[in-house]
Amino acid sequence: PPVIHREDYLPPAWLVPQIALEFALGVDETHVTSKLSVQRNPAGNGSDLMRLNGDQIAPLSVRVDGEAINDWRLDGPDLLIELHGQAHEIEIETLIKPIANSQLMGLYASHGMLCTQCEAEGFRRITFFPDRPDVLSVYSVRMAGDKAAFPILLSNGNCTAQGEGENGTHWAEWHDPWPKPSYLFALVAGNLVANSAAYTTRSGRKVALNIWVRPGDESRTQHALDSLIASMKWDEQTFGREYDLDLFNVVAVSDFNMGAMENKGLNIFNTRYVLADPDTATDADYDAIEGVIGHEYFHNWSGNRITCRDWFQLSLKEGFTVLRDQLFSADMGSEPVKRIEDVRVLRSAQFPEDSGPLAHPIRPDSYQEISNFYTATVYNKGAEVIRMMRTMAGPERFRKGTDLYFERHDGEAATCEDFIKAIEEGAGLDLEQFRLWYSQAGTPQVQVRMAHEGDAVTLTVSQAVPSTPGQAMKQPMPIPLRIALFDRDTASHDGERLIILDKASDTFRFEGYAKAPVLSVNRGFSAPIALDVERPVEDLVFLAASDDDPFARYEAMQSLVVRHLIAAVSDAMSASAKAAERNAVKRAFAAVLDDVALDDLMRGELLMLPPVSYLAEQLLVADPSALYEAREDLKAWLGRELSASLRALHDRVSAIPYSRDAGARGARKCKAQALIYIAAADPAEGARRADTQYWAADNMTDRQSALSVLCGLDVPERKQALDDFHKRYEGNALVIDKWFALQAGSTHPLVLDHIRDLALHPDFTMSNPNRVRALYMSAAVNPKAFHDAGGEGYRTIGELIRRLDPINPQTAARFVPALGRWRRIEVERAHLMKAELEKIASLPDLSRDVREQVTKSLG
Ligand code: BAL
Ligand code: ZN
Repeated sequence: PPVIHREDYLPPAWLVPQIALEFALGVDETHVTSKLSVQRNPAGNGSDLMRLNGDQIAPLSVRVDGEAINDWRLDGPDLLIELHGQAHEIEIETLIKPIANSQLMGLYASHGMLCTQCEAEGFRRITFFPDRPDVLSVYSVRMAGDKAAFPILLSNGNCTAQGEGENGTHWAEWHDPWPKPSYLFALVAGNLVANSAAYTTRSGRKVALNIWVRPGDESRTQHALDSLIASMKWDEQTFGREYDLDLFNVVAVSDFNMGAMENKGLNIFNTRYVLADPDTATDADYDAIEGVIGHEYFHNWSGNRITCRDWFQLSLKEGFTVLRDQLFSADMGSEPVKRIEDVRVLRSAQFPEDSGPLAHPIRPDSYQEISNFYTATVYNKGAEVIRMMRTMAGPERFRKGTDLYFERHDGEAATCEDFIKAIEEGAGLDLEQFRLWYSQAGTPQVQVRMAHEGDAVTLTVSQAVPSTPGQAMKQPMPIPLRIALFDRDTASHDGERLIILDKASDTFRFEGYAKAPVLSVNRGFSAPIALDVERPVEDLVFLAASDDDPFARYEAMQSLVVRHLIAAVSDAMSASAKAAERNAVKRAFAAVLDDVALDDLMRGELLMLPPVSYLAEQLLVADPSALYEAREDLKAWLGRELSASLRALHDRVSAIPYSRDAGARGARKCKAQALIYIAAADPAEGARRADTQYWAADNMTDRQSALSVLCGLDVPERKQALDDFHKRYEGNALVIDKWFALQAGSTHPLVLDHIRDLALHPDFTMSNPNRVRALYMSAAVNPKAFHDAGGEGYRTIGELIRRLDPINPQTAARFVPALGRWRRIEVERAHLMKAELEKIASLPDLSRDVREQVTKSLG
């Protein structure tokens, strides 16, 4: 497959200022007529050839200026038309089959409803069009169809007319006044009901808001609607951004590849990020809904009003919008807890990407299939990079930069460089060297050494950016580090400082410290780096108990555990030194359990052990089973040693009634954590408590955390609870997804047998991405199942990729990176993982999506 390079960008030869689309809707067949007003692009190369992209479609007819023409030709999937002069009208008819569209890209059917997904390159599966984000058009849409099958007809913008047709049909016309690229086009037709509200923007525009769902689901939409209103208000207050249409529709669809999609005025969502009530959604589900509703809404400015020039600029809208949704969620809830969650995602999803065969900069240089670049790097590291600009400028100056960006580029298809320039000018920063964060892949490894002499502290800080595919040599990047120097006796410091390391190595000297202080560094995770700080274990215990930066406190806890577990699987440390480190971990955990000043949300975070994937990241070559066993051992040991405190915690928080306030949510988080340790230490006691919690639960958070613990135990209560859960929630797809995920993600000794049986369960289907992910992504991230020594976990994922690729290549490709980690895994398992990749690579008809990921993973 051809490789597309960022450097080869050329402006389009022809523009399409307007498009009128007509749809004769049907689930089996939909007839599409598109009328394009095209104009020669003054900034183009003057070519007479207009390229209209297509994908698995054929033109029924092509007209230019009203005349049918036959001298069009196909170049692969694309349609080429030769045009002379300056402006023309092109009309193209296509016939598409929504019911047969299992890729869920373009126009497809989901439970009798028709809906679209066009980002990145789905519009070309509907009609021929220059399907690239720098071609912006004003869309008019007319659709007609059977009124009983499709009572609700939606598209972007405003509904301008509707009426009845013959034979039980009806029609609607929609017009979106804002020029947009084709990837933001959307259409929905189906039987839907709305939860509606009105919102008045700060300048007085009245906006009708609707959350559309299938009948029966409307009682679970209030949180999404509330989150939407909160997002609209927040973006006005925080970024000065106001909504720009009279209507904002959100539609929930159960078959959806992504989380959600920001189509102008008509966001289409995976049901998972819309539907919630206390009985069926966990606290984490509620938070995710708030975050994704915010994210898609914020795209209206960072993505839609200013879009991307080309797909290499994806992080321009995604990195920035993730940062915006992170700041929003932090403002709605607990800022430190949100920061910890964001860093946890970065470390478990993005760090492994950055250190593996698929590593790429946040602004990639080349791709074969753009769908493969909707990654944690582009999204989450992209957000971290912009967050660093904000840290260096401060929030007020950063806002001046974003104001300038929005003002300068409104209505344009922009580049990351445009964004950097606007922040540079608006915020008054010099980002010359900082641009390296956009072009260099790899997580910088930063070493910090502290020396104390007289009354001076010297920090020697150095950085190394590891080699990544195609980038052997790296240059030093500016790394902003928030630091504090603590007085050990008073547990206080003399103010936080921001130091910027912009060389390979540098020293920073601070005077006025008669005694050696305790160093707190990368506070708030001010830079997305891996840190190596040489310090006594006692300093970490001190920071875990006393740092006034909650993130740094969490970080100290994590460091203590990581240090201990890495030592536990290596021979580098004596048994007595290992025991001393383990005791330090215990003391830190005991302090967290006993700290009455700590809120329970934060306590719950501090009690979480780092995942095996993050532990494995610390080693060049890891034995995942050894890490898994060491982690399980530590869990059980802490459970035994701190048994009284953990039981007291579980008892205390179990008495707090359900509500959605922070105190009650913190209680549920602690309940889940306490139960995990209690069960690890004493399975019988764990089963008893989990069983009681399961049957007494009046909310999904408690029910799920109890069932999760029962799932890992070989006890009779397990099956009873699982059967009950399935029966209780039969027909609720999102909860049945949990039923699959809990079993596939469990630590049960027979987890692989369970996964095999679940794949044959009548509720399992390959055609629904949520269900596929519930079973197989849970398995792929479960070290117990995936890294089984016999290779059964690898075979399970390999076979899934081979079977899913012909159905849904985009979702299939998402499973490749798990196997692609083979070089960092001990040799016997590495062979087995590689063998699965080779087996996939040997298939003749692989999708471009899977082919690219597998080839790179083997290369
Ligand atoms: N633009 C694709 C979905 C999202 O990031 O919002
Ligand atoms: Zn996005």
